[in-house]
Amino acid sequence: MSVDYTFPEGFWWGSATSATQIEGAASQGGKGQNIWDYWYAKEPNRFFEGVGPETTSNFYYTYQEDIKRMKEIGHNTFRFSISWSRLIPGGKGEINQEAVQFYNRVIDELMAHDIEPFVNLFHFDMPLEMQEIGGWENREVVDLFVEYANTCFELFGDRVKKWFTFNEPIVPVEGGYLYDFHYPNVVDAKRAIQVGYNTMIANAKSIKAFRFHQFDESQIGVILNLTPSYPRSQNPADLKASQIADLFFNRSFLDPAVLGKYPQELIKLLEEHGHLPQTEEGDAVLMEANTVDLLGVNYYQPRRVKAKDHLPNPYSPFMPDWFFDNYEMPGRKMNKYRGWEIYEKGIYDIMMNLKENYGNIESFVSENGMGVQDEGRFIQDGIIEDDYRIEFIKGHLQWLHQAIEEGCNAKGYHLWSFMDNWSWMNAYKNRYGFFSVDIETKERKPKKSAYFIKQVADKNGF
Ligand code: BGP
Repeated sequence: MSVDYTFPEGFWWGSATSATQIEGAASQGGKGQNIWDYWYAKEPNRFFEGVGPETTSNFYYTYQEDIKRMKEIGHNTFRFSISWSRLIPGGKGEINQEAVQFYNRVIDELMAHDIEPFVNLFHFDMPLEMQEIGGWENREVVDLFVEYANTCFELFGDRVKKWFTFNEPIVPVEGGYLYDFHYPNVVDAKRAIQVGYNTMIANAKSIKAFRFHQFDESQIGVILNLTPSYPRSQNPADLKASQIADLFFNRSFLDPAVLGKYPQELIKLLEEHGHLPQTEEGDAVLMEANTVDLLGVNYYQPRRVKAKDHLPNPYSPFMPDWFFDNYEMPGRKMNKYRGWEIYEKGIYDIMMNLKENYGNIESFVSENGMGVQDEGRFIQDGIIEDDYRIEFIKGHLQWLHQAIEEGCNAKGYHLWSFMDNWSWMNAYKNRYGFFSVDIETKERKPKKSAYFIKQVADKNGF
């Protein structure tokens, strides 16, 4: 294979996962309940084929073999998350020593294989007791999260050099407080805005706690799902709609995380509609002083936006959707197995935006991937021939390479995901892994893309 796209030396090749989605052992090893365990017990029918978070690939028991597989496909980095409810059942109080041992073993095993652990502290998995006292709406929960984060820094900070406070902090806002696809299934923009705001306070306070340790060569970041917002046309109404979507869905997290402050346009808009969140004295200074070192970018698909055809009814409850409509661009390329648009250049646009407007912050693609339903139909001679995924990865890597050529500060690429995993409500509907997983037997098998990524990692390009 001749190499046309070579990446900078030391490029991070790996994949991403999260505790709830891979660990299994949801009620074992002393773990407390989180909102997923609770919600599943309450409403199992909301989950695809009624499969809940107890049914995963069981990484809790198989991490050794899985890490060996990571090595075999050339990973030099791997992202996983620590489960708050496993480490500190109930969210506060005693540390669960079984969990400490488990995460220690995972970290040590990764390092023994020269795979750098990238550790994320929160991936949608609020401990139930914390949700019961208001979750992110309650500033007490913010402070308890910071205590949990600090416990992680103390326990694992001697070895973990890449930390992340949150994965996609906007998703619990959208899912839990706007569009009813996460517990607690609230639909209320005012509360949603408070949740988003408090999450960013938790981010800043955790960064502050992290800095206090003065670890050598360690970095802390946040992982954001950035969805570039493209207007239907260049007419002013479409442009404005697209800018507002960008404010709500990207800049409301990107700006405070990287620049340490909210965009003025967003503040103004929320103020006009009486939707500013409650703040406390010192918040602005805290945010400004505690920005991220590193940004994880999750990119799946862009947002296509048009002006609203009709003005919203002013008596309907305030929602981001008041200001724009999503738009299905004719002729757009689709992942027909998942129903999401594929637009590879989006990754370039994101990176160039970071370069031009966010001080060229150090970043990496922390998730990108192609979900496929019924992937078993692509098996030939016992292996899933996922050429579509290989094409998908290549297409995105080409644009990432282009952005790097033009000076953006991107350091790596992680696929979602290492192996097929359980997903929020969708359970095992969409498969994403380099390895397939048989849900019954837990058997893993490399897909064709696993061999592909090994070659890419070995040659540092393709
Ligand atoms: C991202 C999340 C992941 C994962 C992925 C795929 O937003 O960070 O946790 O679930 O989406 O989503 P789905 O399984 O719904 O296709």
